[in-house]
Amino acid sequence: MFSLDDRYLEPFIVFFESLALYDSLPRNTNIYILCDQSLGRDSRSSIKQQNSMLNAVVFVDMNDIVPKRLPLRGHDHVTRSAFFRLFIASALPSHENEVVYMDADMLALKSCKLLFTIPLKYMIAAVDQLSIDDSYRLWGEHGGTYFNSGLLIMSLSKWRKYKLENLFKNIIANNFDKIRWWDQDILNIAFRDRWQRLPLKYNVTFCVEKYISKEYLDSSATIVHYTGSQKPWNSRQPSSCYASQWLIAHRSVFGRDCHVLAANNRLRMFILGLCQFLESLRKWHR
Ligand SMILES: [Mn+2]
Repeated sequence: MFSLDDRYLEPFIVFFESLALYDSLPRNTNIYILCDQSLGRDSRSSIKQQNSMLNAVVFVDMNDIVPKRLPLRGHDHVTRSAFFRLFIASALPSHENEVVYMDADMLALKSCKLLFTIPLKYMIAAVDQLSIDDSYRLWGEHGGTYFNSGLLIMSLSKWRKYKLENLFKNIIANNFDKIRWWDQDILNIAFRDRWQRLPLKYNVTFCVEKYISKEYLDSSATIVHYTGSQKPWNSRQPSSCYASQWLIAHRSVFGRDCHVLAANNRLRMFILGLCQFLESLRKWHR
């Protein structure tokens, strides 16, 4: 399950090809893309043609399902499509009881197939954002948990049973000015401390990079998530230290460099590649 508009077409294709490369999706998984008119016809047909697994992709129009008034501000780098995930339960056919949702600004570095076998004990499973700022902002001095909403496993049957979409709408209405990180704040408020923890390796954001050793991440990071406004495809100073992996993946999918890859970045990638090579020699020598 993905959510998409035209701006994210290339990042989505790079991410999907990385999932396919590492055989991440179990056979016969139904693939849905939540969208509205901001995902144009050309984008839809290039997605279908991109990979045989996407031939049967279902585009789900969210226009009438998502409320008109959403806590978005003019300078925000996300659009309405960020909120689509909140309304998956009524958007998908009722026989779909469980779903793995992934943002488009991600990259698989290994297979994440095991994600699809994790038994769900709560209504939602996610990865901790490791953000004390956000937990303080939402929960005050007693603290509380805060997860990232870029990768979620959801029990749609329970979401329907407990009519969570009404809860989300109430949270939007009652906390309109308090909501800062869009759908993510809404989900954190809704599932306060009652969510299932997934291993950090499935959603490595730059916040996770800050606290977890590089050595651990280099060996186990499975899905990198390019959060924040500085992405590898739009910034010369992306927030993630795994930005060069995305640029390399982009080149192998499209056969050309991403337009943002300026000379200084090429030099950086060359040096990074050299460092990785020297590091592997060093390990081999031991
Ligand atoms: Mn994201």
